[in-house]
Amino acid sequence: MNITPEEFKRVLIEAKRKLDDAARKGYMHVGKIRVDVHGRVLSIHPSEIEGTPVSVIGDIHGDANTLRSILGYTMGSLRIFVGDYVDRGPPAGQVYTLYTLLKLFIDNDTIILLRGNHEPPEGLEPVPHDYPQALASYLEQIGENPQMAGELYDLSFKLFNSLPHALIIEGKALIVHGGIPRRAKSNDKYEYLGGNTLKPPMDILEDILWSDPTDKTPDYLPNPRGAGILWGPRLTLKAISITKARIIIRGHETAPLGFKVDHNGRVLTLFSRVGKPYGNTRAGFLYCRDVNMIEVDKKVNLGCVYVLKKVMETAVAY
Ligand SMILES: [Mn+2]
Repeated sequence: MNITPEEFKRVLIEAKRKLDDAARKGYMHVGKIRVDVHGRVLSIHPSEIEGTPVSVIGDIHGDANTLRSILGYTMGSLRIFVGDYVDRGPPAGQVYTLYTLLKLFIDNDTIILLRGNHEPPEGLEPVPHDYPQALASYLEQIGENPQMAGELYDLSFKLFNSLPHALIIEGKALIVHGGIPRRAKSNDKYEYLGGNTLKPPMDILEDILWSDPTDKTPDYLPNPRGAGILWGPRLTLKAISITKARIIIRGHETAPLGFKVDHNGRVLTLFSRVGKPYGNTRAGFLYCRDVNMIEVDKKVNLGCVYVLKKVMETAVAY
């Protein structure tokens, strides 16, 4: 089914409005779950999700088939997506992915969409950023005027600025796209993450959207990606102590199995798409029947990690 430019516009505008209203009010509901909103940083009290399964899904990057499979497997759970919805897939896959997820969000599904580095703030665009061109190609494919791509991109760009970039499940997990800030400018967990403001400080936003874990240093090194940092285990412990989370869950990096674990079980990476141009043949995601199962003995519980070996194949617990 084609997504018309009018319908896509409607969903982009509606989703941005819902996010901005939530930031002004300080809370929103996804399904029946109350989410507290501190600028562009979210938090959930665990009592809100008692008895609700929780899933976390990594980068999709326009892989619509895998997205469909994962939406099936995670039905009925609180689904948390860590960003990178567009770029790198076929044009229709990119449009389908962003549209489908935003539509679930505005239709009050139990879904949270975080911001990735491919939903960039101005001046921090990834290279290549093929989404603008993908919009034009998609419009052409469905027989619409490709010149409308400019307007759709402007609306997308505005929406990206309203997406939250971090979620704390209090006492349990910190969920982001890439990583953590290199400096702790405040011991207040929301300020530390660039929260409490509608325009997050660019240095904090860059580190959260772009960084990757490393064992090469306890603290941090420059990131060869050209933005963000490579952060070490000491910074992980700092983030855990400030946010009172026990585990950091993030996407951003490919992994052959669709997931990987760093820093002695304190950092879980999920990459939830397969196929070119990335090398992994498996898509990983997290699905826990209960939020308390995410972590066991200060390590991520691998019993909650599911891997899709092939598109549309049965997911198996790792
Ligand atoms: Mn990324």
